[in-house]
Amino acid sequence: MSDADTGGASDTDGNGAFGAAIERGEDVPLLTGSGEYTDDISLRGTTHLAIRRSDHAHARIENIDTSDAEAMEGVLAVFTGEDVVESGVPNTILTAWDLPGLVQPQYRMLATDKVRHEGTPVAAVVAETRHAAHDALEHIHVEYEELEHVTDPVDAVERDVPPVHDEAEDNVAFDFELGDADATDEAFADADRVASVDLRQPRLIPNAMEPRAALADWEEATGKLRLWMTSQNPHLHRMLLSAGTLGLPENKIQVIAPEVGGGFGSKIYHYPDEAVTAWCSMQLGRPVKWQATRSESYLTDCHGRDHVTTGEIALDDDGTIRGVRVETHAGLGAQLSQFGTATPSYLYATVLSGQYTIPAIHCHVIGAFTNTTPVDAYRGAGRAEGIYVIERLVDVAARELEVDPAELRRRNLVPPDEFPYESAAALVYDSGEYERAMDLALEHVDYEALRERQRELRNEDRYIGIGIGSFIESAGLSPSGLAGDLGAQAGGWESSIVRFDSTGSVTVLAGTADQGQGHRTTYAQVAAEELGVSVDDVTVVEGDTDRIPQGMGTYGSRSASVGGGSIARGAREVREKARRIAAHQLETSVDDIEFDDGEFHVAGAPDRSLHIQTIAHEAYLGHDLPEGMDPGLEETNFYDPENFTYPFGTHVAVVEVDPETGEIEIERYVAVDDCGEIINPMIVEGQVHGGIAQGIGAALYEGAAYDDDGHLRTRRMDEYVVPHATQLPDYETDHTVTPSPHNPIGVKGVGESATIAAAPTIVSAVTDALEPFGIDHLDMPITPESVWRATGGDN
Ligand code: PCD
Repeated sequence: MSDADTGGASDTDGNGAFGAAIERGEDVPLLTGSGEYTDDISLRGTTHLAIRRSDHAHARIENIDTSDAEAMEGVLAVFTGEDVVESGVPNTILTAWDLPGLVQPQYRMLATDKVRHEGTPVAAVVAETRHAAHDALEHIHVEYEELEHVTDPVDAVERDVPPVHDEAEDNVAFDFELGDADATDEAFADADRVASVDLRQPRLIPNAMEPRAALADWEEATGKLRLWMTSQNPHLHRMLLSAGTLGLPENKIQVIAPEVGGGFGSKIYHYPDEAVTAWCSMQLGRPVKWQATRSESYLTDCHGRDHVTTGEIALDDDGTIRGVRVETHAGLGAQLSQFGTATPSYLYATVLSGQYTIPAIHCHVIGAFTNTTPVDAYRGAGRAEGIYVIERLVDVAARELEVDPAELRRRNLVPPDEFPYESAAALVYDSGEYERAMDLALEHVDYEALRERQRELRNEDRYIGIGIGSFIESAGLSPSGLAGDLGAQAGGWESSIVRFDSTGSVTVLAGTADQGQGHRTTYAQVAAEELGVSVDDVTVVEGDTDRIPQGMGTYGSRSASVGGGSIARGAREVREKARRIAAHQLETSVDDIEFDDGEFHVAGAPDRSLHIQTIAHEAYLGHDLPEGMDPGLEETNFYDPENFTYPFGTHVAVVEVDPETGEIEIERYVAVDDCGEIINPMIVEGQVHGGIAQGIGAALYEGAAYDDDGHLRTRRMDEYVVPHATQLPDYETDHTVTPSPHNPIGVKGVGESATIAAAPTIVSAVTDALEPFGIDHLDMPITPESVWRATGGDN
């Protein structure tokens, strides 16, 4: 089974489950169509919800007339924001991250006074069929008084526009600073050279394959709500529904995330829509289902990024970086989403040191309300934006100093003996061998020869570019204490139950929630390794708050390290209990018992042994256990790691740009990633592939745009371009393994790494190709048109 090249990280001899490139157990049901998604589930008497949304960016609601809609055939009820208020539920969508001075305006399930972005929910129709519900939407008559709107985060703060919320007159939700301003000013004053870049990181739309959905079932007799939904974090949703929106006791809410068809950050947020679905079921006493349409998703799934930034870097003539200064306007959209405040603050400013030793860093972020869809996490959330800034700065600095960009990076990398490394941006990096990963990536493309080829081709008016993206990522979002100090309103731990069943199979219940990452396979590998059983003996259960008592969910590339760490710890406890039973039954002391691939045997007497699965049976029989030991063989674990993990790597892209047509062709794409110990190399490679695709999408194709009326212009698949397979190169992947000391299995996250790396790598490559045209920087998405204009094609 094993073609492991990492050997696993268990403290036992192991059975090779950890580190094996085994196929994903979840794929058969997913690929044969038997996977069950929220919309596949039907209960007897299910009704259907459709949501009327505002078509204005900013307007006051004057009147809502629901009578025509109510009279339509099949319509059961039409609710407005006033109805929700009258029902007396708490009716608040909570943000999960507080910041000093944060303005937190009221955020209700259905709007009552004003609509603040196109797509704001204003009324809910419940009907016997989905069609009837959607048909009735047009017959709700809403009168608005239109207000002036603003969609750009800089305009929102600097122009004299009406506030999105009266509570924030200047549209500033928060004003955030990180680092030492004085030390940074000094570094800039003392440095030989300064380079700078102005850049925009456009809004991205997550585009999960499965649009959001919810099915709610309120049972009046027991006062219990069951809610199936597309969730990355069912337990967090349970908590927010309980405390914020519905006011039901947490133990009367069951949130189930069945198969979830991709999240990419967009299914963390506790949106109004799913809450309204639940509330409607409570009003009608019947199951209610809501399934977003694709265009509804474009309009209402959280967007990502939306930064306008000025970055500056100070260096000495020998290329030593002295300081970095960053000023960013971050668009938050019309409301504070769940992680919308954390993303452009702590998840962003803290990674600005990248892979480099930078003595002084200062970052200032203005979080601005705008009349747009709320922004929340999108793959790489915050870290992608921060690494983009530092990598662009290093590239422009290399030009300023006329040094090779690989060489300038090399001169400033944090050396391996400096770990744990405390950056000037307040993080303590766990472990890293940055130069080794960079060298490996450069070797793959034969960097020196490639530079030579670049020079030769330029003589023939051909422009190839070599782009480098070196990154770190803070993955895992823990420990809870640290997260709490920074404003998190939830913990950073994870919880799991590892259970031997009485006939020897193993059930792992995990508080994370897969959306395609492959947890059912990798978690089984972790447990199998620790328990010495086969991967096929392990069944992993996620995504049901009634079966899995506690958990935090899947985001921030935390599941392998925090979830996997919890499972490993629980399994080790289970193993130790089994060891005590083995010692008892083999009539020897616990210290004399050795464990090898599932078998407990007496040291020096390998024939006197008991298999862990036999012991499991004994544990439930309970006939012959050590004095005072309780029966059963399971462990509930809560695991709060010491710190984040810090994956890293270097990606290199080779592109050819045709300045006449603006066409960009990616010739090669090399990704060297280090995510510590690797549970499943095939899954990790898949994560890297998908991540690169999303990074290339951001660099060359994607970007949400609003028109002058504040309407989302990119609201369909033919208007918002996600790259097709034919537009993507073959990826060449490789890795180094630098274990993280921060969790028991030495892993680091990988889910977001490649997205973080790919966008700066591609932009680096395209601007490198265009160096002869004096082009230092082009904003994403770099399209043929923007290249053509920048190279003077339109003159
Ligand atoms: N791993 C291994 N090894 C290592 C690491 C890892 O093996 N060292 C693996 C695991 O186990 C899993 C995966 O891999 O399975 C991943 O992991 P991680 O990194 O830990 O992560 P998670 O937590 O699991 O997940 C999350 C992520 C995120 S974050 C995102 S965006 C995205 C990614 O994930 N999303 C998604 N990826 C993916 N995939 C898919 N398919 N889908 C999806 O949706 Mo955020 O924060 O939310 O923005």
